[in-house]
Amino acid sequence: MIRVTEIDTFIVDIPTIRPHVLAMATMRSQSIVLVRLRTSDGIEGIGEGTTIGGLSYGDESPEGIKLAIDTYIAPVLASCNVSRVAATMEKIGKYVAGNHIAKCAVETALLDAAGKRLGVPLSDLVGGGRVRDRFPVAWTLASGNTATDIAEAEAMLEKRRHSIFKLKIGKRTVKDDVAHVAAIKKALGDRASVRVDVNQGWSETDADRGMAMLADAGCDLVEQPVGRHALPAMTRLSARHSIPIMADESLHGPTDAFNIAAAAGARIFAIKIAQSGGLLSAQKVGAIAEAAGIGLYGGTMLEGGVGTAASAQLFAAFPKLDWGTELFGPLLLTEEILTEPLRYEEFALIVPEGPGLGVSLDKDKLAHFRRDRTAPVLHAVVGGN
Ligand code: MUC
Ligand code: MG
Repeated sequence: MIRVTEIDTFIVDIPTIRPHVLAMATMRSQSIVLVRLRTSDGIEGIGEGTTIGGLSYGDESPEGIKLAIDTYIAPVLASCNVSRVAATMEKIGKYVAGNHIAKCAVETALLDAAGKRLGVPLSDLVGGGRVRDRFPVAWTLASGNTATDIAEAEAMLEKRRHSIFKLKIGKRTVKDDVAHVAAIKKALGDRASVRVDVNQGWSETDADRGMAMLADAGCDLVEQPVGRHALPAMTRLSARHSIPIMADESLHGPTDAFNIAAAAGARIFAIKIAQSGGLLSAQKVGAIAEAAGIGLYGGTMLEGGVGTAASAQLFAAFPKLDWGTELFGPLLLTEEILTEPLRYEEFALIVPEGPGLGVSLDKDKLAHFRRDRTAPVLHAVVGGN
């Protein structure tokens, strides 16, 4: 029986390299929630649970994620044999409803410890082994200005870092947004794939106009055009337009995946480990997509290095990843919190090879950037269930 004996959950605030303008918030920094835990056999596991824009993107905030872990999840962990990660997460689910991002952080730390214990990378544990060692990574153009976005895209192409660009729209009028996308696609031409993320910003009527014009402008897909719960509208839009819809905010785990697939509400899934409730649930979302003939894209909550490595380990094991990924989170930040940064080369992210996540935290950087400014200490876990 292997127990969690100590845990530390903390928030790290890191500035972004430029303002990142989304329909619901403008990010100037990212608040990363990290979990470090130690197990009774002396292994340290690390995990991350990060959201976007405080409480504006979803139901969990950085502060709420930390509270859910410290107050409700850690006491359950104390009574679990954590070498059995799926059983542990099942037990946590009995005591803690929802809170997918908090659960993802804890599950990631347990899987990291399990991988280190067995001496294998997470891709060998969660998906039955990796099928790729690298994959393409999109960059999000979200400066809020068309000329700046074109210059940024040109620089990324020149550096051979990204040739897929996701444009954040949904804040301005449909006409203005489409003009912005069309100008960028015209400048980049066949050198790049241009996609948009509306982040739920449109009504069905807006989406009908917008999707038709975006298809004409050469845009390759439309992510989450309408509200998270507007599945009937997504079904109607998918049936009316040849440009594919990608589900993001609508997709909070396997049940949503099944319902969207059954309703033909999207042709692509943006799979996120955080929104799904962890790697194990995200893996099931991938299986449902595969069975339903839905294309896969590896999504991000703009996590730092730990969450990005965890996502990479899972995406490396998906049999198909037709739409690539957007695992660029660490590149949007001014500071690196890993001892060895993740490697981005030739338009791709290289999946780490070491045991567990294959990454480790830079303790000096954490001490500097953690919000509570305390020295990092692991706290004893006391049982409650
Ligand atoms: C989202 O909605 O997809 C991913 C990339 C980015 O710039 O924002 C996120 C969130
Ligand atoms: Mg999105």
